Amino acid sequence: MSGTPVSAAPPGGGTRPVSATPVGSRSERPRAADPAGRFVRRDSAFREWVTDRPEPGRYHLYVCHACPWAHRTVIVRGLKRLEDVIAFTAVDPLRDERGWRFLPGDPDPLNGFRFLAEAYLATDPGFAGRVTVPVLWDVREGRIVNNESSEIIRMLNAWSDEGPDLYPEPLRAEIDAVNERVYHGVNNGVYRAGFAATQGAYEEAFDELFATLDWLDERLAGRRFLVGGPEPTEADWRLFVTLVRFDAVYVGHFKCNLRRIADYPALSAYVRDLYQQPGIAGTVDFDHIKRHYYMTHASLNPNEIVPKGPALDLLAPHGRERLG
Ligand SMILES: N[C@@H](CCC(=O)N[C@@H](CS)C(=O)NCC(=O)O)C(=O)O
Repeated sequence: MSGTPVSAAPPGGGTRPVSATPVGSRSERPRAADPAGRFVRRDSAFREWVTDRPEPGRYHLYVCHACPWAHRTVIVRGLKRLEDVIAFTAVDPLRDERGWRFLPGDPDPLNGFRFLAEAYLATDPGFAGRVTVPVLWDVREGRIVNNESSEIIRMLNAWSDEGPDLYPEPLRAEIDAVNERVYHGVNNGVYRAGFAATQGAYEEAFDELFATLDWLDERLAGRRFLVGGPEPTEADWRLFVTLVRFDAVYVGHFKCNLRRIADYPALSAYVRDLYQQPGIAGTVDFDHIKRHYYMTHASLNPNEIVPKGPALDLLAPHGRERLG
């Protein structure tokens, strides 16, 4: 892949230092919207599947700690004890007009990429879609295998018998059904509210979001995890990555402000329960999360001021052990 042209630079040269982006100038690529102003998420471009556990180092993950979709892959990698099989590199949480970038302090160890777009162009020189994280990168072949988090976490789960089975056969239908509702209402729902281009589209997303959170709060009042038990499954981790960002970002930045997660009795304890599971707290980086959202979407927050709060105590007792 060396020698692949790097066309992630802006027209006219790309001579401006990455760190010198003036306030308010981070341009956003326009997001797709339907005629009613609804945010439309595009399908991920690369969808190959690696079924068998690979030899260590064959694949690499490119992630961003701010991103909920990438966060899922970091969590599953840890839960499945795959640290020696697959390493990851995190991009800087701030994007400029050239997209996700690697900073000198955390460089790309494999290819020396400066921008994640280079990985996309190495895979498909004509790539003109969105450059997103996470990315599952084939080190040997020098190309992206898959950039869809829901599929990457299924692969990681299948690669290892260590840790819990996050997608056990008998629970698959129920996990799929819960995921479907959580994806539309919550995971993508916060983006549909935040990136809505009309009042109507925003309110539609907002109403579905809070109806889904009400449903989840009720469901979790009587059971510790979303499906099965006594351990969290994929369904819980997919929800967790959105819930843990909710009060810090989505309430304000995406205008999801009917209630905070802190106001939901079951959901607030549930998010603490998941946060306190071994190995999870270290995957949550509020500095990256807050800087990414508040400093990247210039149309939502042109002055890039990052709120100081809220005060969150995710280590407070959750009391959910009694639910089994
Ligand atoms: N469906 C994808 C979504 C990934 C995604 O949208 N990631 C965001 C970061 S949170 C991204 O990279 N956005 C860049 C862009 O859309 O230009 C997945 O689940 O992997």
